[in-house]
Amino acid sequence: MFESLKKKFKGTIGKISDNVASEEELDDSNSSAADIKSKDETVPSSDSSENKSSKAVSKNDLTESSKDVSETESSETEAESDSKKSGFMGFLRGNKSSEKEESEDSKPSKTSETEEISADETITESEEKPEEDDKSGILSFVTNKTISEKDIEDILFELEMSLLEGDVAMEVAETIITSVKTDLVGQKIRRRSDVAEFTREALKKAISEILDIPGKDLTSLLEEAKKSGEPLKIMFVGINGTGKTTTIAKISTYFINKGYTPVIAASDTFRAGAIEQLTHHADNLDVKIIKHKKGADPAAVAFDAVAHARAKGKELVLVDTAGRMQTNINLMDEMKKIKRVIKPDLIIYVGDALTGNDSVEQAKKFNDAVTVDGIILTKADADAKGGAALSIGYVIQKPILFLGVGQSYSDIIEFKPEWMVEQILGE
Ligand SMILES: Nc1nc2c(ncn2[C@@H]2O[C@H](COP(=O)(O)OP(=O)(O)OP(=O)(O)O)[C@@H](O)[C@H]2O)c(=O)[nH]1
Ligand SMILES: [Mg+2]
Repeated sequence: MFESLKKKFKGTIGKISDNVASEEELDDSNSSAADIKSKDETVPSSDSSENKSSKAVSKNDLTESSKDVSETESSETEAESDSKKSGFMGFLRGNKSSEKEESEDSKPSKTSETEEISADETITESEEKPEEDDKSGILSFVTNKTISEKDIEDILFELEMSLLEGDVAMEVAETIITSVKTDLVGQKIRRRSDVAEFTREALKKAISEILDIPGKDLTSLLEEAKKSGEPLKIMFVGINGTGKTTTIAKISTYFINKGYTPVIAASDTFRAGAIEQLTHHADNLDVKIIKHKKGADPAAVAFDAVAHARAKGKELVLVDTAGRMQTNINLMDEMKKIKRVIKPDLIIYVGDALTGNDSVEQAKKFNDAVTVDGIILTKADADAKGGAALSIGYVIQKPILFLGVGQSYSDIIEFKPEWMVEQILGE
């Protein structure tokens, strides 16, 4: 289930880790010569007075130097804004001052050049400061790295494209990318493994927020209805063949196992064999089915089922409806009529996970027509992409309540956002 999504996110975590690490390595090996050279080229003869004062700071003792930490931090912030103008290497120079010191130590002949050119660079002071740290050997390869937008933007763009290809809705893909970018940019990295951890956490947060749609909990609604002495009426809608009838059989099983007694309304009076199919399930499950003849008014069937539940004190009415294309105006109107007649407590859109984006688009149309309260996504067992599961709730702002995960009556699981996050981002 959702293997493809899992792969994409795993790939992104790996790529961001590699990229941040390789930028470090690049900077590590090039900073001394290349940076000095580029500074030399861009600022050939700057005034060294400011630099001298910063040098004085660095020559002071550790206490003096540490007093200047706030200055260093503020210069880092300036360096950050500089980096937007001067690019990633310029920014790395700001954060990677220690490595520069190291390179300066090892190349004494360049030191005076560095001092001369650094005067108008806001990062000068931070370059000088870590000298003491450096000597104490604290600095390692990634100690001062801060993730920049440049480190991740190409990889996140690639992820966005690949999510779209995987049937993730555009607004969902964009929201994930923006959230991850916001969370990662500016993160200070202390060790290489931080990058993967931060990226995974940022993705988890983004996806949790996408999936966390407030909605009605079926069991508590059922309890409330029971207290009021009224049956809970649930109507299942969707296009042809998504799994409405099978899902009704599964939901019956689910609530029978919780001690409730359902009644099923055979309100698909349209498709040949629909009533027989539902009767077969009802017989298997020993559940009462209310049915009329093929072609009868589906609203009347549903009405009778509600009356039966009231009369017999049954807690739950499950109304099966005919599959209909969202473009079929007559059938969409017929569905609205069932809603008007029985006033269901919940309308559940049953979507086929395998149809990806189509299923999301159809959910929008059904939501516009009758206002859906929740979603059941079927055939998740066969869905490698996961695009619909990730997108559908967010797009219509209604929660996924259950996932269909097979063809037998017990193949239904309650949908929990944290479960899905674990499925696609678990270790
Ligand atoms: N693998 C798998 N198959 C499912 C699942 N749910 C339903 N199916 C299968 O999907 C097919 C269609 O299911 P139905 O329940 O008849 O679908 P429907 O929406 O009622 O169809 P119409 O009444 O024609 O609109 C059947 O073969 C089901 O066994 C599921 O969660 N996983
Ligand atoms: Mg059906």
